[in-house]
Amino acid sequence: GFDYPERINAGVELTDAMVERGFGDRTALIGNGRRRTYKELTDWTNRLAHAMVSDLGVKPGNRVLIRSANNPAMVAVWLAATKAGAVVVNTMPMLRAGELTKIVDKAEIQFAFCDTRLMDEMATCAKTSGFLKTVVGFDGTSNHDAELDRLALEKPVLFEAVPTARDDVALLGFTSGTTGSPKATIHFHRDILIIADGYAKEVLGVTPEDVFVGSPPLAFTFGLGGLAVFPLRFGAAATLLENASPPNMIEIIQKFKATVCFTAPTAYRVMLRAMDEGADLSSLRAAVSAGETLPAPVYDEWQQKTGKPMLDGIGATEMLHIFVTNRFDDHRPACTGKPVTGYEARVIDDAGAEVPRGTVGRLAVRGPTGCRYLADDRQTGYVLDGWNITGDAFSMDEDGYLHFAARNDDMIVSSGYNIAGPEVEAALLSHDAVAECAVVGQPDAERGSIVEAHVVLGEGHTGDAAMVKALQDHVKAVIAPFKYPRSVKFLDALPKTESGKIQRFRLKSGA
Ligand code: 3SK
Repeated sequence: GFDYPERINAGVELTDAMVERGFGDRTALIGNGRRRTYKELTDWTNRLAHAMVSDLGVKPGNRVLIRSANNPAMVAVWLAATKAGAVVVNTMPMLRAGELTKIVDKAEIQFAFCDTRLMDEMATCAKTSGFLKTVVGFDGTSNHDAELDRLALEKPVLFEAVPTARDDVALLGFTSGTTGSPKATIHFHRDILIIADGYAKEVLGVTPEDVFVGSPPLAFTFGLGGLAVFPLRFGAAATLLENASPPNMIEIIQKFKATVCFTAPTAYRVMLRAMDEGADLSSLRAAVSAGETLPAPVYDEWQQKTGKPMLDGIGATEMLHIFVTNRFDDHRPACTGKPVTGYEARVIDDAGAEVPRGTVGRLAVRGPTGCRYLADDRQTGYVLDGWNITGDAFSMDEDGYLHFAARNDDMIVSSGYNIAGPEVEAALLSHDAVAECAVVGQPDAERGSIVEAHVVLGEGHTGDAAMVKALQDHVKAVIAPFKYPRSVKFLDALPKTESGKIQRFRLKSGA
């Protein structure tokens, strides 16, 4: 088990404690053209925490939203709020006001710290939400040129962090679920440390020499773990990219000799092609792939070209991070491996009974970091006897290795992003021309899946290229742009059951 003192603050463990352990002069964060040592990061977070507490009135247990792209400032603001005992909700920069409002209302958020470049949608959200009292900007470009930075500037570099209990709530991880009505998963200070002391230590074997790179947003716990918690827990360095497109990652890997990469198969495919063109990615010792099924050809080609296996993993916001994984010395193609130490996985049927080996069923997982939802009736459907019932169908072979089969729900996983079909449908239906629609995921060689909309138009509207563009632009304006339907098809009517339920499965290719 993981044995932490009764009182422990994850923010302190990743900063002040690292300085005390002798890492003060080592690089902690690289981003926006600067390097910051552990000492600099610690001072920065302590000043910010002072500003949050003494100027803005943040109290332990207050819910705090952070809105930013991946950059060092976002990490510093997250650590500072954690030291102040706040419960943090990290959010993606693409979210629109409507999506932010759902989160703010669900988590009863009082404070928002927002990169000033992303203030518009935040301000719109603040106007409509009854909970949000204080919205303060910070400078995501690290020039310390926004209100929160100015408040922090003159503050002392020592801050007496709130002595949180190990099972005080530190983080709410939002997951869009299949309905577009977000669920918040609750995580404690100890959970943040467990994902590092478990998965990152056991599977990745992180050392202070490591340099991390990757694409998942810090707002997604996959990114928060892989690009902040894991490097900082072990004195390693994290590179943070506001635009983590594959070419940018490739450039950073070469420039900083990155050793550990967290991203989705789509990006690894681009990296393989770049290696053909002469890119030198040999510094990478660990290529972690998750969030999307890893195709066997990508796994095989990576192994061939680098001599190292890709570490395919399964994680969930509910469990905070990866709980089943391949290992450097125990890996198979088209296989996601075995549970991380401390976690148990089993494959069950609809009644909750374990299915025979080799049979496809629903993946259930139990472990030290999950699974509790915030004020949500869905707790009873998704958590049975302490087991989290995931949305994925898997089989377990005779040797105990897990193999992905399909997703059980309406979630579309495109380039590593989870997109809830019903949320895109709601966005489309808010366009005047749309009478009915159904959104499905279609397999795509590049992205794993793409969002495809099947639309029945109202009287007087024509399903031409201009309408496709108009609907795509509309979705991009209403919800986060990455959710827009890349394919739009017009139908006279949607396939339905006799009772009128849309048969989405009939819209999938091959159906
Ligand atoms: O794959 C996921 O959905 C995931 C979620 C949270 C943390 C880690 C992962 C891989």
